Amino acid sequence: RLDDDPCRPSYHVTPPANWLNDPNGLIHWNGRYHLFYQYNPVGPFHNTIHWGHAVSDDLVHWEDRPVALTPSPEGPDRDGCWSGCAVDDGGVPTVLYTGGRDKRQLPCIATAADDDLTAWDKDPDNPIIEELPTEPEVLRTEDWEGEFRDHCVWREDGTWYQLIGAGMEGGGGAALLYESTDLRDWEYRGPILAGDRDTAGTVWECPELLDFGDRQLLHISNYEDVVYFLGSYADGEFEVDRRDKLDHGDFYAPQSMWTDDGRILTWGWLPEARDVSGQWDAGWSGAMSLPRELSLADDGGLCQRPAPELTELRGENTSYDVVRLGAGDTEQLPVESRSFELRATVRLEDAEAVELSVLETPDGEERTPIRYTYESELAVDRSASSTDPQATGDTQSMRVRPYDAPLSLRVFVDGSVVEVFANERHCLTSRVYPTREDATGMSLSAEGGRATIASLDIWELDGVW
Ligand code: DQQ
Repeated sequence: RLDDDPCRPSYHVTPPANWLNDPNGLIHWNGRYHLFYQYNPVGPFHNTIHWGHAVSDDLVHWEDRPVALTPSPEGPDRDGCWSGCAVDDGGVPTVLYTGGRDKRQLPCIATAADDDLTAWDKDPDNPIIEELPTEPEVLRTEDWEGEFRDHCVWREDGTWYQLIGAGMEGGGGAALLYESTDLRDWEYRGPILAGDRDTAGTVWECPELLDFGDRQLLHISNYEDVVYFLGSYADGEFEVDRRDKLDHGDFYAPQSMWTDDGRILTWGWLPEARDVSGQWDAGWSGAMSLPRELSLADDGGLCQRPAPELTELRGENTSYDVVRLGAGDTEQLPVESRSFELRATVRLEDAEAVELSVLETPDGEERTPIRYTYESELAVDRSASSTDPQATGDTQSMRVRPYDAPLSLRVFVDGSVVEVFANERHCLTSRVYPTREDATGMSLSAEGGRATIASLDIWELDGVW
């Protein structure tokens, strides 16, 4: 593993070196958690994608495993083994993924050849779906004969169902439903939901349907954002009653896993926010988010919290009952770190804004303020995050609900990741690239009035490899 780079996360999953994108094939098998991911073993760029593999006993500490899926020179996945999922087919771990060949995107299936899920047998009859649906007609582009990929598979009353992400000719993205008795012969049923181009993008990638009992959630990735729809799914149709973004920053193509005790944990790809030459120089690209526990709040909204297992990583603790700030005050916090968790409750009193600045140099040349305003906006300002011109400097922001309650904040900083959870509902993940060795400070300040920061805890977090 590359590990001498201060921008390299130590407790977020990263590839050993080279390129990582989407999480794939999440499965709890034989007592271990398996996380596969889109991986290019050749370099830190997206090309001829394989499935990388990491395993964990506790969802927190990880071990690298050899590459699990490799494109077959003669196969329908010659140009890449793209995103897909894993299911338990009567005791046989099975993955469905998209093969890329020439201008086609071709659904493929493989079964595990061992209990450690290190070797996979591709089905000789791949691809398992060859004809593109015509109702709606799948979008063709210069590059692709059909935008038709990524798989979410589940079983209901003995029947297998799968969603495939697509774009529609003349329309927007769609999540297309298929049905099967054996995971190999699939019958097309139609879109469960189709977006319009203006609101949710031209192509939907990596659709996933999650069942919360009386309500369902569908999320899709539309090249820019991960949009989720909450509502009800029945008989091949999804009726939406709310929508939002799953994360308002650098987060894409998430996938989820059910734990044995019935929780939904979701990981997303945290793409880099520096240009390709910076990624090339670093020798690695891409990280996974922390596992997030998704559930429904009493008011029917979506809750997102860091998986409770992550408290395992907590090391040295610095704690304050309360920090009171007057207008214009700044309080330096006595922790120097690039891998920590901070938890606090922020009350604005009559302040216009509170800023928690992380990854800060003593002279303030580099710093990343997380700013919360009386308008309930939470923003990560990257304009001074890095003096490296290859790093993005834009601000990412989100609205936080409820407007009238104190803000409960959890912030995870890890090398180049700033992952923020607000009120256990809203997430904003930013990638930042401080260059200075002393960009390890943190401070709190208030603007335009008084603010109270209560139950403030900072923990140093351990590495996970
Ligand atoms: N990444 C995969 C595709 C998917 C996209 C290719 C989303 O299967 O549509 O690496 O990031």
